[in-house]
Amino acid sequence: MAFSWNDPFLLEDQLSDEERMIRDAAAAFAKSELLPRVNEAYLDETTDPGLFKLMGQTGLLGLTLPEEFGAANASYVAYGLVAREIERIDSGYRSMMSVQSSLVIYPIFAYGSDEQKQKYLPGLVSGDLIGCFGLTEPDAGSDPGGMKTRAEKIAGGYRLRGAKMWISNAPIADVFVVWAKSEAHNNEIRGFVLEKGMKGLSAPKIGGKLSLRASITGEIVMDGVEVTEDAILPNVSGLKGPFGCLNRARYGISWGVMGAAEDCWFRARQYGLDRKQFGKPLAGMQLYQKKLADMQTEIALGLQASLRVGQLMDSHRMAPEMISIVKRNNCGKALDIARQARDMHGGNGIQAEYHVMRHSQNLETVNTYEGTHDVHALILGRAQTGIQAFF
Ligand code: TGC
Ligand code: FAD
Repeated sequence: MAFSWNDPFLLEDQLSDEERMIRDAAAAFAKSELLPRVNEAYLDETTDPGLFKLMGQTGLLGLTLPEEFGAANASYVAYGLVAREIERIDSGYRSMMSVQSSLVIYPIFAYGSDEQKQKYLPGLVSGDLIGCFGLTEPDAGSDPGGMKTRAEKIAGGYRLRGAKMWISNAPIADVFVVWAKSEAHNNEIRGFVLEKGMKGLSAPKIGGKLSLRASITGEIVMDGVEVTEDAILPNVSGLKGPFGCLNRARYGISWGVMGAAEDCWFRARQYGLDRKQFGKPLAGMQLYQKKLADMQTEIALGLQASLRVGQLMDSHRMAPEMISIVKRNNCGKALDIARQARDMHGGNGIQAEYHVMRHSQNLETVNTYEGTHDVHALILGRAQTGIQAFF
């Protein structure tokens, strides 16, 4: 059996025909629509809202939902493969896709009323509507239970006050899934669906990011936003609501970052084959080859682990701690790989046209959002000792 250097454990063989087909569609989309625009978008810090429609037309949004909402009813393995192909181009593009799919479409599907599903899901799946997910606040990041946003009961509905921080897609969003402590429900955390244009709702852009520049990020300011009773997500209460969505997004990230890491690895390998120093290709130097071997090893192991977790999700045997392992490990490893690839490109490595430094800068964010590297360590520490060390 010949060794396949870029697919050491024959991941390809472990996928179904449908999964390979969806993956190929995502790869073609990423190459034709995302790659040509990524450097300009990143350098100019601009996000093209039209990308959501293009993703929707390619069938990449809400992939795992049933067909009645215009979705593909695909597996979680397929969802991971799509994340990997999109993040191969840029983590910011994967962020746009995974917020829409896992953090907006999923909660409306899993926790929403029939009316909410009919009203929002077709437009979100097609990309005609753009969604965002507001959990984090200026004073509540790793500890979302400390949120200050409140929903006060008023006749026929609720009045929301508070501010969310670091919210992907917010400045261009039509649909806002926000989490607030509801006074009418013993201050339990509840989800609300808000819409652009509501009185008192604004979403200013956060500028000046040095990471994830192709994905727009903003605040959500709720200055007494009044909604009717039908805006509350009726079927979940407590932190398990937002965490149920985060499980899916974190799982997708574990695949996505391996796509970014693969792009860095392939580029570093090719650069080393092309560039000569001391009379021979850099790829012929022992230190260079060790770095390539480390990249290959970590990526092969990371992909196998994500595949396994995806298969367990598809057979309804997922525990959230499994996702903490792959989110934490794969983000940390991808960040190391991107930094190494930047180094292996020498001076050229800082240039946009070589792509590796953009990946490395992006992965700083991905290592932080959806539970930081250390927060996932604490989740895993608690799971094996029974002692929580968060405070
Ligand atoms: P804890 O006591 O652990 O749990 C409270 C309730 O939640 C339940 N729960 C889960 N349910 C489902 N899945 C999970 N993963 C769950 N984790 C916890 C738990 O069973 C309990 O339920 P109940 O019924 O008993 O009340 O809560 P804690 O306050 O001690 O939490 C600690 C900690 C650190 C684990 C948690 O707060 C945490 O994970 N912090 C990280 C915050 C985070 O990930 N924020 C993400 C914001 S969104 C984002 O970053 C999007 S970026 C997207 C992009 O652009 O791609
Ligand atoms: P903090 O919680 O203040 O953490 C700071 C440091 O302290 C970290 O190193 C952390 O590991 C460490 N730390 C925290 N608690 C502990 C502890 N108990 N023990 C030891 N160390 C600890 N949020 C959303 O809701 N929706 C979004 O769409 C979204 N998109 C984002 C997009 C971007 C570009 C960024 C940067 C963030 C986004 N976030 C979003 C927010 C993200 O989830 C938070 O930044 C993340 O959860 C960390 O929270 P924090 O920034 O407040 O850091």
